[in-house]
Amino acid sequence: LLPFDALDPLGLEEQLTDEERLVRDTAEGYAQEKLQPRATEAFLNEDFDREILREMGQLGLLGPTIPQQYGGAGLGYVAYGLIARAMDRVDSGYRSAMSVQSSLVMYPIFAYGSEEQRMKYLPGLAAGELVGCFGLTEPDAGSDPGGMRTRAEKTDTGYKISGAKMWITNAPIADVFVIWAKSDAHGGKIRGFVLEKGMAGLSAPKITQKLSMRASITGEVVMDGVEVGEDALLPNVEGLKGPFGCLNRARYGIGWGAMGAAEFCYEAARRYTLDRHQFDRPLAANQLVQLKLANMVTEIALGLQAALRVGRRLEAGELIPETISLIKRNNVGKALDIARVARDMHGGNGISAEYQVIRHLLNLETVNTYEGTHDVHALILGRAITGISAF
Ligand code: TGC
Ligand code: FAD
Repeated sequence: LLPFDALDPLGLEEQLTDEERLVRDTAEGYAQEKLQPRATEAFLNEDFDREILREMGQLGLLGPTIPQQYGGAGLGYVAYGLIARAMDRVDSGYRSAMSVQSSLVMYPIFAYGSEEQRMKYLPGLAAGELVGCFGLTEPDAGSDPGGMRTRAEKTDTGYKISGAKMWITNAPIADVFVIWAKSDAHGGKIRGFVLEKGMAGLSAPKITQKLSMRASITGEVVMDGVEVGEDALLPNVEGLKGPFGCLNRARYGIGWGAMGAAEFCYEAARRYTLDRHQFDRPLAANQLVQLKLANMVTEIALGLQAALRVGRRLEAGELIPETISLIKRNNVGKALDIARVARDMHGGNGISAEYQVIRHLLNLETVNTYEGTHDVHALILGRAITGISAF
């Protein structure tokens, strides 16, 4: 008989390659040494330190799946997932900054951009010298992005873009804006455009008073007749499959990331209930407490195996979007449950920023909503199961 490993019961460790372990160690080392000490203050002060993206860039943690010739690390999807998990273990806001830059900005420029666009933007984004954001959601079009109002009107030299995007991660500090708009010149189809900070008519005011994801910066993007050249159009994709192609990658990373946040909460609850005594014995000596820990470790172990499976399939070129919905929805939902129970197990201390579990709980409320809400992913699965669209 072999002993049970309470931190890795199904042996994720031995399913990783040497290279993946190295990437994991780099990401976890950076996250614990450099991000963990600033996370609580950043959350309390609603402050994202822009230098973080440079630090991540220097370690090769941005756009890790992008080929090296464009500044990426040319790694596989499991390595990318492990990076997301390390960031979320500290604060989901840090993973947000990383995953937007990697999957929602670098990926579309790489996959849908011209060679000139790739060379112009990708090395700077990979280094964290440039910050990117991704504008799909609008004030009146969230779960239904096909209902967007942002328009690109043809001009003699390019396009004039008008509209507003809402809830855009990194927008107030962004240099590069990947914006999705309905283009008159393409029969009203959705097209991607790359806008740059400083363009006339473009602004990105910060959204304040968030009670979740406070260590991540979020803004609106206002486009008041922004004139761009023909070279701003992403030439190689048309329709909603453009943004969804990016979302597949980011949602997959969230499947891993949510488990990182859940692991933090589980480990904190385990330590706390072993250390704290009530009724003359550790809290962990109670059946109810052990049941909660058993539920947590089970969901985390299963969630990590599911994320690994989807990652291996992606690496084999097998992209089944509904399986990404499955892990995004389930892993985030389970992480949210785990964070709530961990908060409860800390008693009064659980509401203190010092113990960190409530920060994860509050962040996970956003993670449950963005990149497709929990229920929207149920409907994506429901459509695949029944053949009937219930949207
Ligand atoms: P539907 O008819 O299903 O599809 C339209 C076209 O898109 C194609 N498609 C996909 N392609 C690639 N991957 C996928 N996962 C795809 N899903 C759909 C589809 O084949 C079709 O192509 P074509 O060629 O036939 O036109 O579109 P619908 O309008 O019925 O969509 C329904 C629904 C609900 C699935 C979709 O709209 C949806 O997923 N809504 C959720 C919106 C969302 O996820 N927004 C995320 C915004 S970005 C964000 O939150 C970033 S947070 C970042 C951070 O801080 O970490
Ligand atoms: P709605 O679509 O209005 O949904 C409200 C509720 O109705 C939800 O519970 C939903 O599940 C439910 N609902 C909707 N339709 C149906 C239906 N057909 N059947 C049953 N229930 C339904 N977007 C970007 O483009 N880029 C970003 O970088 C970005 N970053 C974000 C950062 C943060 C902090 C947040 C909070 C959001 C971010 N978003 C971003 C936006 C995010 O993707 C949207 O909030 C999300 O897609 C949901 O859209 P909505 O807020 O308009 O909610």
